[in-house]
Amino acid sequence: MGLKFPNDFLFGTATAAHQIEGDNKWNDWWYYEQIGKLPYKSGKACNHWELYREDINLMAELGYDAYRFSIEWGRLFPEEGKFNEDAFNKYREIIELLFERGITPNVTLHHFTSPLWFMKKGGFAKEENLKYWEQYIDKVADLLEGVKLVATFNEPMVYVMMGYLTAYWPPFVKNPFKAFKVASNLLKAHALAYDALHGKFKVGIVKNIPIMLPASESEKDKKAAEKADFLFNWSFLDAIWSGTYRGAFRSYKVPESDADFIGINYYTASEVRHSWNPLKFFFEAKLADLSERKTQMGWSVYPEGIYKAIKGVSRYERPMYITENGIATLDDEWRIEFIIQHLQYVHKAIEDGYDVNGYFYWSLMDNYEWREGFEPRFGLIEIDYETFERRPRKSAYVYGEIARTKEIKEELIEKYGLKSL
Ligand code: GBH
Repeated sequence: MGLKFPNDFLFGTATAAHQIEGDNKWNDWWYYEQIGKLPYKSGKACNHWELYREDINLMAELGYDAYRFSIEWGRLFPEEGKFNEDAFNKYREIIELLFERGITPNVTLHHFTSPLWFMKKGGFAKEENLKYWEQYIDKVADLLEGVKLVATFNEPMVYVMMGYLTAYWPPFVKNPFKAFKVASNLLKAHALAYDALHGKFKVGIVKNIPIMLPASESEKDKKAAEKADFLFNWSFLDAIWSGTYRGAFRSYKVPESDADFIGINYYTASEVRHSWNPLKFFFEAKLADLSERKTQMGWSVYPEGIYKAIKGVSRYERPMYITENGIATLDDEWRIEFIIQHLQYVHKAIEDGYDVNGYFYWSLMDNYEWREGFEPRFGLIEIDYETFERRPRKSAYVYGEIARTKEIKEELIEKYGLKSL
């Protein structure tokens, strides 16, 4: 038998501004790309800032219901106090086009990049800088007229970890004390945005949920995995409702707030073992080795993890969306298999009563993958970076049929699916 999804379940795709737009010159990433602190330059990326009409047409023709994308704060405010009307109008046009084509927008306000001028003032490490975030939110309220789903931050803990702990991403700070401070300020920023936008919009947050598996059966490793799970996956979300953010060294008071939905980004699992290093919070996490084949990112494929992520997030009793799930591979048959197997688990979660309302494949098209550049191919649509030609892969059509019929046909499950869950 095939698998039928609810009629109002959204099948969409996801992107982020800096990864697709091109010439995103006003943010911190662009700056570090130019001075050679990052290995790749985003450059024209997918040239979406010029080809957005074509991209929205493609989504519509392929039959996708929804589209998650992000607004580039630095486009709207290229300099402190300077507002760019043209960028505002362009984003508005994108939103109108989506409405015309019957595609539900799901808009993220911060997807890793910030205006360079804001970062020069200390970014989210300084609480007094939240007044600039509030100015941005104020404009966003007009810009997003008619949109239902708005997420404040994409993967706040990834932002904190990569930017302030491992120093692998801008602003390349390695300071655990600052890291937790930034996390607490992101919670304050979320609360400010929630107060300003709730009512007019459903205001949510997007959280990456890697599954934390203990490296062994030992008590020490189990404890370590629990700690990693708490620090990375739950401490931030807990604080939204409790008003207390429990960092590794101390707690921070933050406003008690809410989220109207929680977006789950799920890719893979981590293997966690105990460590004696206090600077690593007494644990070490690395990518789990769960499948023989690894994706272009070096990640294992672990479909069951999406069910575990949903189950974990369900504790907050809010509507959930899978806001990202995808695979970087040149083997498009593998991509189809990946989608079907993860959707089998999403379907099971719905059957088991979890409130999952949509699935957004990462990504609509190949794009700039941060430190990894243009090599990883996450797209349903292939991008030719010489000509910017868009070529839908077979997976784009297979996913389109699932979106249009709200069903995964028996034949597809037989060919690509897991035999038992
Ligand atoms: C998401 O992050 C992002 O939201 C999206 O922009 C991105 O394109 C997509 O996933 C695919 O990667 O040195 O091992 O720490 C997912 C979480 C966390 C995965 C940071 C990559 C860096 C490599 N990401 N991680 S590592």
